[in-house]
Amino acid sequence: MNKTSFTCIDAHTCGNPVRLVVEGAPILEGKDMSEKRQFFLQNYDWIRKGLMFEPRGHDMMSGAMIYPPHNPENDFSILFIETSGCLPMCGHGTIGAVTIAIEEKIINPKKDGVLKIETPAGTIEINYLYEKGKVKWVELTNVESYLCSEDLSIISTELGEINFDVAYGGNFYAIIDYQKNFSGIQNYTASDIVRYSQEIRKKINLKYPEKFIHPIDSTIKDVSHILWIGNKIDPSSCSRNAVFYGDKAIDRSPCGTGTSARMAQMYFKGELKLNDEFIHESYIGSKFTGTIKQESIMGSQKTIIPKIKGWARIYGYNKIIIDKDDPYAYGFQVI
Ligand code: PYC
Repeated sequence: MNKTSFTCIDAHTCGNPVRLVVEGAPILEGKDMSEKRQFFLQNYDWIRKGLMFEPRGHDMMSGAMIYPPHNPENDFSILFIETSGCLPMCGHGTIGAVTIAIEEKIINPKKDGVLKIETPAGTIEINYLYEKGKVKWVELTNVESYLCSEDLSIISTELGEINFDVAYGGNFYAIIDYQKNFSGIQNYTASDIVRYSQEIRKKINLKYPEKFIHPIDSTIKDVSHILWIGNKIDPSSCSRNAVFYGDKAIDRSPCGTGTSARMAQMYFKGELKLNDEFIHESYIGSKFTGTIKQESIMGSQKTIIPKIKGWARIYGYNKIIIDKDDPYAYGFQVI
């Protein structure tokens, strides 16, 4: 058989795409989603490339596959697929996948309005509101998040010296605040931010090798995302960001793991308190509401447990074929 087909439901979370594969996901080996993520990358990465890259996807494309839980108390497990690989955790992907799974009756929650989901980065809890056939909002209680390093620096060819902190919110983020050589995202184009980020991320991981490693799961490491700060559009918001990920993407949503990392950074710097409402705007002005539920500890690392609330909308049903005879069966990127 040269052709493999995948039934997908396409949605967006606050503007960023989520392609949920509802038929055609491969069987994965492993005792949990972290091991299954590695198994998928070693054996089935062609599926991710075929579904995420052009011509079937694009630079921002992001998706997920749902699997049975390993612990019967949980509702399901999830694998995130992106242009950049398989993220350990994806907030906008979770909000989109939950919205699709509930509205399209793909899963049967153990308790209405509540879900427990196993992700490669750990188990997360969900609350959602379902009314008249629509999921109005999804709130996820994310994995433990923390501030890893403060006041690091790198030289950007175009901007000069750039200072940043690194925080973890399900992925490792370099967070770039206003400073002498960076005056906020409102003063740059999206392509400027992409271009600066491509160089800066590479330089950060070269300058600080083995510095950003998850204390419990060493497969989660290195700075994968850059979160740039800027002026809010709506005065009632708290902050706005541009999150760079993959090779050429700026998140159109406020970024769930990015908002978690940013709240961890602010909390441990004394700029945010437990239960404060943190309204985070995306590059396009869509919003997530974040709160810090509690402080916690992971090994010797002080952490917070963040909550992120947002919404998603379904926009299409998509039967996608990957035909081995197609010269672009496994996609391509234009970088
Ligand atoms: O929402 O966590 C997120 C995310 C990661 C990359 C793009 N969105």
